[in-house]
Amino acid sequence: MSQKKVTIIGVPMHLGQNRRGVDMGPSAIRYAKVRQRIEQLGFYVEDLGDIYVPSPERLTIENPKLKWLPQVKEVNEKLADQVSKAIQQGSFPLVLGGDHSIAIGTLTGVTRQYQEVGLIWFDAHGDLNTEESSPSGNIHGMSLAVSLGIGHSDLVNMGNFSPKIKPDRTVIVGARDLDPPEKTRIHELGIRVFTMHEIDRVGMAAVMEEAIQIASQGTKGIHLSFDLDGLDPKDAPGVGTPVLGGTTYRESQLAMEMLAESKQLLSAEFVEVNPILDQANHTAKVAVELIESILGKKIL
Ligand code: HAR
Ligand code: MN
Ligand code: MN
Ligand code: MN
Repeated sequence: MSQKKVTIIGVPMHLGQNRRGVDMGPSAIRYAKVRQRIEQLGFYVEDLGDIYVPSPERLTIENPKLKWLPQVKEVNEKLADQVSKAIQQGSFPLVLGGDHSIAIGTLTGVTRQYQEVGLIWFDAHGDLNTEESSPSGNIHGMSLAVSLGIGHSDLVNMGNFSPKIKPDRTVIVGARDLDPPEKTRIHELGIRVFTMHEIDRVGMAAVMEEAIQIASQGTKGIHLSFDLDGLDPKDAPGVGTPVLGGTTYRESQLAMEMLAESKQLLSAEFVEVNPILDQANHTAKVAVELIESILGKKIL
């Protein structure tokens, strides 16, 4: 990454899942001093504030298999425009969630500008469901599928192009909770998934070497979509869907440091921080540490 400018975009999205509190994610990460920490690394930082997300109290669920689809679509369209604009201005977009449904908008904006983009999806989950396969109807469990061109046309065709990314340039890191239809989809599409089993066996360094190689080959660079529930709940308790047996803080930070060293990173988002479920804003602080690492912070 060569730019010296970072654009922060907050998306207090919570309509992609069932639990309140994740709408406070951007605020919690700002409270953990994200802007000041990035400035200390030598970047010029612009914070665009938050994109408006309506409250569910004023809405009705029209389709329980795709909850709040019209609102999720609208917020993501606005996000895509802000991400596009930041890139046009030579800046590095840093999107703060909010639930993981916002990856739909981020990836629309990033790929509209850069076209061929590799994707590293750090997550306990696959987020590869569709309306038909989802056990919950929550769109945050569908956003990777949508970005690959699979799902409801209102989401898939955002920005009037699809797919945003290719399965052979997509990797998932940290997976340990995949629904049976997601497993089938992974095999059909040939997505390289680095499960916790594989991370335990070969180590995070080897995993990230291969992940970066896959996502950068033949692309303009890499988008990082980082779901904090990829970390172990001991290190990131403030998430809506914690799953035992995740990556440690140090493993996660090594992964971020390796991404920075690769100089392939084009954009990033940090999602699913829920301060209501957290302990003294710990998870937001972890997010800020990881953000510093992708932007080149070194121990020595
Ligand atoms: N796979 C389940 C579903 O589709 C759970 C989704 C998980 N939650 C997330 N996504 N935080 O990464 O509903
Ligand atoms: Mn996710
Ligand atoms: Mn997840
Ligand atoms: Mn490349």
